Amino acid sequence: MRRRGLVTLNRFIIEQERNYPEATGEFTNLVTDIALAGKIISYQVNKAGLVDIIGKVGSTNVFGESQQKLDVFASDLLMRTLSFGGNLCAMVSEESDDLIPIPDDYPKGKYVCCFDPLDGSSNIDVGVSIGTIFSIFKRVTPDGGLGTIEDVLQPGRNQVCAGYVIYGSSTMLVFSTGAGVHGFTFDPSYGEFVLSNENIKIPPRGGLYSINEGNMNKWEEPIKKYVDWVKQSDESDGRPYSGRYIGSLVADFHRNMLKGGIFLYPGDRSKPNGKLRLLYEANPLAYLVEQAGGSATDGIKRILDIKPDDLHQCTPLIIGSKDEVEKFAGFMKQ
Ligand code: AFP
Repeated sequence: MRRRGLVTLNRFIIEQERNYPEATGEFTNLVTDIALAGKIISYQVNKAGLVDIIGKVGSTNVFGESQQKLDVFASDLLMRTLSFGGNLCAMVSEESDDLIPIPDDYPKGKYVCCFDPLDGSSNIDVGVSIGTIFSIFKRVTPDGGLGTIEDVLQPGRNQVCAGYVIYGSSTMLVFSTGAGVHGFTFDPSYGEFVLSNENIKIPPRGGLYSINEGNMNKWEEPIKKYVDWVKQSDESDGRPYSGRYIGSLVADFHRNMLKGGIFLYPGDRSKPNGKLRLLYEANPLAYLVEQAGGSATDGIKRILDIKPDDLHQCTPLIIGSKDEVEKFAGFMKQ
């Protein structure tokens, strides 16, 4: 096979777009803008321990959580980077209560983007991996004007692109446009994302389980039984599984996607819909995991089939290797 040499993110997207003669390049610009924001956030995250950038700014987001400086920075940066490219007609950010319009004087594009600018932000000041998650839809309202709520409240199966940037031991951009999941590692020496993980496939089975067991007393019986089951010994299916929980969704998801396993954030008695947000956490990761051969459900229903009715709604999320998610569903049906 002919070697392709060094494949930068831009070259990869341009090669992919060659298969779509109707492509206008708008989409390339959008992913490139997200990658640029990712590079800048990565730079800021890496020096978070060095400068006075971490710490609370005193404001609260829509969930009543206090925001940290780096969240606010990442959210503003994404808004500014994506607003002016002419590719979007509206945005949704975890850090903003309402739909974010494109400023008056700027062209309105045919896409909408929902993002969690810095997921896992309570881990910033302890040096743990965090990430930016994004989801892109084509608008459903007519081209030209501002986007509306209708454009963003689409079921996740309509996504045309989703991905995340993980700020970990290295910075990686992982995304899909519906033709497999591809990972790019940031090389700081020449400032480029370089293709490092082409066509990622999640193993169909895996021996890792990730759940916050501190919530156990609030879980319904099927969840307790499942977590008890993964801990029992059975050589035939590799149990007991190993518990791995970082508390930073992108990091937990990324590890399980590469190694195989299951991540669970179920509903419980105090929060029946769990904690994770459909539009900018569950949907994009569900899109990626399905592209990689895995599954994502709310315990019963496919995440990508949920029709949202609120920008910030939560959903239980069970995501990972196909067989593991199916096994969990079996417990829910009992
Ligand atoms: P923070 O952004 O407040 O750190 O929350 C992170 C998160 O949304 C997600 O990244 C984790 O998977 C999940 O919450 C962890 O929640 P618990 O602390 O309740 O386990």
